[in-house]
Amino acid sequence: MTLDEHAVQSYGQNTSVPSKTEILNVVGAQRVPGRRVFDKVNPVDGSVNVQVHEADQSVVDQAVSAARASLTSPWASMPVTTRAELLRRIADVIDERFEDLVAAEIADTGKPEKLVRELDVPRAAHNFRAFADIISTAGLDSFLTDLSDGSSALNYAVRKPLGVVAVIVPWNLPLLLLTWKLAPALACGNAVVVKPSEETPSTATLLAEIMTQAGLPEGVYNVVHGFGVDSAGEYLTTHPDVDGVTFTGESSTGSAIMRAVAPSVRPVSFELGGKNAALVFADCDLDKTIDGLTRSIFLNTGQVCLCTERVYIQRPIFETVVERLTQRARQLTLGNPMNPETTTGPLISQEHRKKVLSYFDLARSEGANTVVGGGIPQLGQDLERGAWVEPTLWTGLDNSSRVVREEIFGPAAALIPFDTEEEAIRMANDTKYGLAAAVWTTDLQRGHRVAQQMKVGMAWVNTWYLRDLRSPFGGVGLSGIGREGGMHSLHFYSEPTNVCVQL
Ligand code: NAD
Ligand code: 6OD
Repeated sequence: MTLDEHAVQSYGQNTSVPSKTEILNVVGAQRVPGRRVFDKVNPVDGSVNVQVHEADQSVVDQAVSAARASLTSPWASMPVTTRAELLRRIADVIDERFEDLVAAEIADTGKPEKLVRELDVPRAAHNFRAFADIISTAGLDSFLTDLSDGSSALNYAVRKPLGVVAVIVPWNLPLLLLTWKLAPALACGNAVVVKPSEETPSTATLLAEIMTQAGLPEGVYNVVHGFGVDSAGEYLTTHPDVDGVTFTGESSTGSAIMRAVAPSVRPVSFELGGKNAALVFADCDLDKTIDGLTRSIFLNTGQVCLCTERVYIQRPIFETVVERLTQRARQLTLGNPMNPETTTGPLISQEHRKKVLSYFDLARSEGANTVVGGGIPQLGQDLERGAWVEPTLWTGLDNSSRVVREEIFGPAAALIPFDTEEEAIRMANDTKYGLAAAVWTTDLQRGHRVAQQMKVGMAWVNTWYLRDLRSPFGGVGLSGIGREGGMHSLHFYSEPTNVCVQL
């Protein structure tokens, strides 16, 4: 059976419940089995409908070779305008295969259908269109150097691809985060070997068909499935013929990958974990703030790296915010992703649920008052084996608590009062992470003042997760190294060669 037939069988437009299928590695035009297979468990109900072929060392070698071989004509000699057109064509095919991608994303993650339709899939197409525009208009430095003898020299830079890029991505926004890296990597003329998360193998595999349909030359896009240590992830990061690694995932994994690539000194781009704060001032627009906080704490069941896990609230409105957020948490509807009423899906896996539930227990032992949630919801027999947890809020904790210091990556936040602006800034910055922050205030001077003092890569004022893809995305401290987005992505995915001509 070909991958196309598998895809139709699993993700065809009219199939709401995928039948059991196999997912293979993609090496050039070939679909390659591994020596072992692993189950992909559906987090909604614990069912196993998919088996994935794990790439062993030889499959990773083949994928890297296929990528290397593709870095010749026609890919290498393709003019930038043609490459940009190809990116737009990929976006068009994503639109054409919209329903298949929606079904695949839901099958892997159990996210509410509405969220996948509004965020994950449209954003995948948008990533390609945005980087088609960016690469079409991106210039490079050129300048004249005056020399002491009265003559001059012309300096100009030419942009070249890095080469073979390993793209290693997590499970929380699988398609969105893959295409966020893939679009600029292809825009710059690289070939890629993608390692999706073991939890979410489907959309990366489906994208291979989309790439072929759009006319991407063979071997430019390859996919290897598997895990990290002693598996596809490690084989890829230690591979001598990989020229750069772009990674999104946990900070500790970033650190392991950094060690793996260190001996051969290759560039890395790391988008890592966070423990993001919201600062809510008494002068905020309360309705807008409650809407924003509800979204920033609970979107995608709290499994977005930018999600708020610490909410600092100015004392005069503390009780009101706690009460209104609690109400909103109670109104979230957990359940079948295909139900239009569903706002909140399961966590990605039982293993992740174990971790999140351990923080629910830890919060209790650290003296928290659980104002809402704190346990496993009763959703009926069909969903009993799914990875569900209740949306949860705590009061009574402060920055000394582990629950307030460590990334949970679930639908949970600690609500903490403050008195002065200085105190709020100090508490928000009291963390080893530094990804994102959100400031809620109607005093715009305060908004700018506080946002600029946040030790993060991205600070929002009166909004959250509003993205212009030209803006720098990334974090400081444990939250990452480097920035992607707009020209920042082009800087990572290409190498300039400066040419100096004595005139
Ligand atoms: P993870 O680090 O466990 O895994 C991410 C990817 O790395 C997976 O594909 C995994 O198989 C692979 N991997 C694991 N160990 C590896 C190794 N030693 N070598 C090579 N590859 C390896 O992360 P996750 O659990 O999939 O995702 C959740 C984490 O990702 C959270 O910490 C979250 O904050 C972070 N995240 C950050 C951003 C960001 O933009 N900063 C975005 C999304 C998620
Ligand atoms: O929207 C994006 O570009 C992006 N990188 C989002 C990351 C979300 C983390 O989970």
